[in-house]
Amino acid sequence: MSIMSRALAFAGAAALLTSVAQAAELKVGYSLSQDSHYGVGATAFGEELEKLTDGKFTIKQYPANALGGEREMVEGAQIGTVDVVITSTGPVGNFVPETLITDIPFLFKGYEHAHAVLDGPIGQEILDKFPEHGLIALAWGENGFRNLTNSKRAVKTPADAEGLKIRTMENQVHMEAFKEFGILPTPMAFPELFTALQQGTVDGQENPIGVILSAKFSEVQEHLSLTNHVYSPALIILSPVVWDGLTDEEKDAFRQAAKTAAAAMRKKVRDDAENGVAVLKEQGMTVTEEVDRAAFEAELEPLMAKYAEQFGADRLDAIRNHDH
Ligand code: EAX
Repeated sequence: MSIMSRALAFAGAAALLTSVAQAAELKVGYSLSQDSHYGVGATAFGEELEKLTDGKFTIKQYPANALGGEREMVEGAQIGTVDVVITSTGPVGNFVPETLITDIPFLFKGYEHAHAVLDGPIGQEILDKFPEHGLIALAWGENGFRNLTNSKRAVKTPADAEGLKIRTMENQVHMEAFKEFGILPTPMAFPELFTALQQGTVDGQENPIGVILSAKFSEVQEHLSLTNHVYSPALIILSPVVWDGLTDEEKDAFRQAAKTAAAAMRKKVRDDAENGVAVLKEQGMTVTEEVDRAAFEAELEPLMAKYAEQFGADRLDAIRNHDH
């Protein structure tokens, strides 16, 4: 063997060793049960990633807050103790303030509108901000339009909601908006929520139908109002520790797998929104379907000037007037 071919053989063996050494099982964490939209998304992500990387990357799922609440999991992704996080935007604004604009109530008019904005240049621009904050955002996923539940009374108008103590996500925009609704916002991490509802520490909470179902909130909440007051995006976040070790081709595979996951998630969110209310009724919840959404939206009027200043009136209009 010539020196050259020996060198090549050695390089080949070294490359093989490196790629074997890099074969990895990624830790994927999320806050809901495995049969939720996040679980469906995680499974789709894992299958697609494994296929696209010829089995080099597989996943292990950690559902139901096994790796901590959403804020803790995002912190974990920053330092590399968690590889992938499927999370609502709830606490993400504390890391990447650019996501907060998506948390404004009544901003998105429906699922198609939200998808068109987030899948277009506006959504991409926000995803592109993550690396500056020590995170990689692979794609927008979905949590769904949020609805109010509580243990006290049926809520149809802001007057009915007045004075209720409601858990909000650890999200500045949500807390401010809930104050305008006359509600006492109580920020709390999701893993503490079931017990807080059970013990009456808070009167209620708000979440998409799929979350209310999977977290079994019907066991601790009597009233559900179909307020659909805010769209709740989700994100598929990757640790930069993983990302920095990937080839360009692998990066594409991760992005593609995340897109597949997002599509699966969105489908499950829709199924739950359409079929889940009947299930919650069967489980004993009293459902207020005819909510005066215009009255809730009107309560936010005073905040809108502040949001226009904080996020830019042009940006808000670009979202509001986006085609879908
Ligand atoms: O991401 O904290 C929340 O209410 C979220 O919507 C939930 O954890 C799903």
